[in-house]
Amino acid sequence: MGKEERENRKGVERFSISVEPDLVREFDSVVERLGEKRSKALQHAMRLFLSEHYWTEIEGECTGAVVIVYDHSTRMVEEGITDLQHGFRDVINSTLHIHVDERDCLEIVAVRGRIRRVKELIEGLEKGKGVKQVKHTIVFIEQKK
Ligand code: NI
Repeated sequence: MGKEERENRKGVERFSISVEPDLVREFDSVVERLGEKRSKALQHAMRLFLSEHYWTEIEGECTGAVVIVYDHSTRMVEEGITDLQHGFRDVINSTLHIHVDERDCLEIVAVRGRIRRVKELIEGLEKGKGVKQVKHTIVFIEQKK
């Protein structure tokens, strides 16, 4: 049995990609420090990519968390974020507010509901003045049949 045949049996697919040398070096050094294998780290990166982008293409329901970092001393930023969240009561489960330092606040927004609505909420937050960072993790997706 050839090498390729063995891999196909395990359900593995091989492919080659073109990457900037600097990025490869940086990636490999972190992978090595973590004691991981390159393939495993790439699979991890691909799953992260999917959790970040793929879910927005699906019609259905999702569950996850949105993390926002904003400067509360920026005029009206807090009001804007609160107003926005009031408009998305259908997908917001709860919000946890942390006062990071004199200026910055961090909010963790638990979301559950229609994918389209969660996407709208994230886009709205990203547009907010004084908002420094918006990140999301969508962990569960129920596709509409
Ligand atoms: Ni605060």
